[in-house]
Amino acid sequence: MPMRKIVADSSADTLLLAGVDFASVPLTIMTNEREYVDNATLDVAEMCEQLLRYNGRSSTACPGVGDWLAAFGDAEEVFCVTITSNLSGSHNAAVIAAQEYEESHPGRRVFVVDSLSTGPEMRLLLERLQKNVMTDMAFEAICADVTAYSAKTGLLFVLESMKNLANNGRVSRLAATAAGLLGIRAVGKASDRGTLEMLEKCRGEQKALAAVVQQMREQGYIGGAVRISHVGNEEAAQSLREMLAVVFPKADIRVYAARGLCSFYAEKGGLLIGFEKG
Ligand code: X90
Repeated sequence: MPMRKIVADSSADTLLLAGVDFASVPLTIMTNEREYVDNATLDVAEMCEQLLRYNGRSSTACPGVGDWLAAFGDAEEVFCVTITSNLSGSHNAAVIAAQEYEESHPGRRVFVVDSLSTGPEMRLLLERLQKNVMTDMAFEAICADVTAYSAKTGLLFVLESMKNLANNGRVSRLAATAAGLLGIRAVGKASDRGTLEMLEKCRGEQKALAAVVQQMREQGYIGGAVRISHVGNEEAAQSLREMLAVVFPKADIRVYAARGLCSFYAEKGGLLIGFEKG
């Protein structure tokens, strides 16, 4: 069996994948006061608190080609998952790193998946790769499988604020205004192009969660895996898990806290939901 490695940028909120060689490549969150590297040592709760008290400019930066190359290590086969190429340069850097890696080490292979998404949908893709790299499936078969799988996964989000997304040009000011109103939650999805698409404006969290369940069903959810990440909002995430479990008691649903990059953009109270369509 060739030496295989799975690599993802830190927007996947994943620091470890049990039983496989895995590396997370950090993005960085920056204010005028300090820099937060989105790695295992980042205290996400502390970052969120400091950001809430901070009123100046803030931004993010994606990994560079060298960061990806370092993460590939000396694996013979690398499976690499990135945040959507339509909102970040992370994917582009990974593709260049992959070319350089293959050129400087003839025989080695790197497959880069553009998740066209982030957070929990990336987690689903990583779990799929985790399962497959342990088997005797060929490199090409693993690539084809994760590509097909990614067409059957989706991402929904519930946001209380879209200020950081708007300030950094990731959504229009107009789209962001709804989420800025007191008590209004913006419910949306990752579009097929890997951009934010607004679906509904909901008054109150319970209505937003009901809208998520409804949207999931409309998009083909029938009880498959669901991954829910939250920004300091475990309660809402658990409440959504329970709502889904009523209808789909056997569903594999997991809840966890978002890491740095997703916490910065999804902001306090935010939820991201990755799910299987059919
Ligand atoms: O390169 C960089 O600096 C990173 C830029 C990332 C910008 C977008 C992050 C979005 C995080 C927000 C809600 C879900 C959006 C789904 C989009 C496909 C989470």
